[in-house]
Amino acid sequence: SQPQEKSQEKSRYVSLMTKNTYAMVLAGGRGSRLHQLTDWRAKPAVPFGGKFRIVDFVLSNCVNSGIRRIGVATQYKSHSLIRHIQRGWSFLNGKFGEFIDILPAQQRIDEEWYQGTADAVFQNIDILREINPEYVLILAGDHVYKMDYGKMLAFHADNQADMTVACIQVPIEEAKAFGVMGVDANSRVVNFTEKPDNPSPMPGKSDTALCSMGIYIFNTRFLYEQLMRDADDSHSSHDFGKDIIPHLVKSNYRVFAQSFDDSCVKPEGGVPYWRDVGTIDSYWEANMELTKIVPDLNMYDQEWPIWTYQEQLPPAKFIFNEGERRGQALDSLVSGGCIISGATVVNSLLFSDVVVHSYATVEESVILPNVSIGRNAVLKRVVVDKGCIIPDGLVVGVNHEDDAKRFFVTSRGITLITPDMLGQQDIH
Ligand code: ADQ
Ligand code: ADP
Repeated sequence: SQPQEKSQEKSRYVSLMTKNTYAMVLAGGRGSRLHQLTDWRAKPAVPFGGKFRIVDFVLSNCVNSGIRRIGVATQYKSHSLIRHIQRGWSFLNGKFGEFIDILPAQQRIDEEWYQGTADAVFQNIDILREINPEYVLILAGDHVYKMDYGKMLAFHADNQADMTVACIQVPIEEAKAFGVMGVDANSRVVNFTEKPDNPSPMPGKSDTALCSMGIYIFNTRFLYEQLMRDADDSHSSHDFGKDIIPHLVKSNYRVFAQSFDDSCVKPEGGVPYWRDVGTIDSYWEANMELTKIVPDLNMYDQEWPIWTYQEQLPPAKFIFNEGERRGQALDSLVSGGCIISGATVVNSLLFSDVVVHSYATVEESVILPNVSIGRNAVLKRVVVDKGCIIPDGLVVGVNHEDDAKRFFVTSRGITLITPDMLGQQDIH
């Protein structure tokens, strides 16, 4: 029938566009608000959700959207990020014109590291020219969300836009950390301010601002022109949010904003899910949310899977130890290779290879891989970094003042423990 033909035509048109798109993932920033969790790794490499790393979400979105030519720009402490991408993502291997390229700052154009986000793209412009895509999708590697970039490309083409930015509504008091914009009735961006001191609310919604998600689509030729113009501008900090977008809007180019609600991937009746996880509190909270009976982030969705690298590990094991202490985990996620022996784990998320010994208690905590928790230890509202050996009897999360002498404690009372803080930095 006719309507069906029409919709097939439309999806073919989207698949042509995703095929002609190159995704550039910006993964060079530190994410300094994660404190010691990013002392040794970039934020995109931070483990999330029991078996993933943050960058897996954006890479999975690309692959699931049919965008399979991807570059990842790395800079800050990139070793574990690069290792993860090499191990987990090399299935994009070039045979079908699909690939993932790691693009470390390498002084291709001048003798600087990547300065702003626009400079990170500009310094790879010769690589882009060689690939010669029709569209370039620019993404931050440090958010957790599910999105169909094909829908954003269709919106971009329908509007004959020069550039499209994805946007989300944010409570006004949090909007200072974002690029804040105003749009007209046709979703055309009419003003844009990066991290304003006094964010303007949306019309008729005094408690909400319309914010950039840092996700951009450019027509490739237009991107080249703008990057070259910006590179010549000695007053520019070479950043998309600070320099490029405000310039485009002021110069009356066709800049459009697509609402995340129109491109997010969510279960029937679910809510759009997007998390920054940029602070220890928000990181802890987003992981904690996954222990809810029905979390907003569906990790079990077969239609929009999240890929990652994972070692081959034996199943999690629970031991009724010494005939009296039940090893148990309630309302928790427990990954492969874990052993819970005569210990109790409640409302917690255990990454792979975590061993919890007898009489230990773990509550509302996020335990990264390769951690051992000693006998009688008590951990409440704690984030434990990879590789920590928690000594027998250590109690954390009961007396924040004491904890703050050795560990990092947030104003909300979440404690971060890293191997460095335990004097165990040599274990890596
Ligand atoms: P910020 O969140 O402040 O604002 P920014 O620090 O520019 O984002 O980082 C964006 C992404 O680029 C991150 O993934 C980061 O790792 C990476 N990055 C940063 N500097 C880099 C560099 N020199 N080289 C390579 N990669 C780098 C941005 C926008 C806002 C928007 C928010 C949404 O500027 O307008 O609202 O994202 O989170
Ligand atoms: P990840 O936890 O991200 O998988 P690792 O724990 O192996 O990665 O560490 C990330 C990187 O930081 C590696 O290059 C590692 O060698 C380095 N590293 C971690 N801790 C320290 C430390 N205390 N001193 C020096 N280098 C470290």
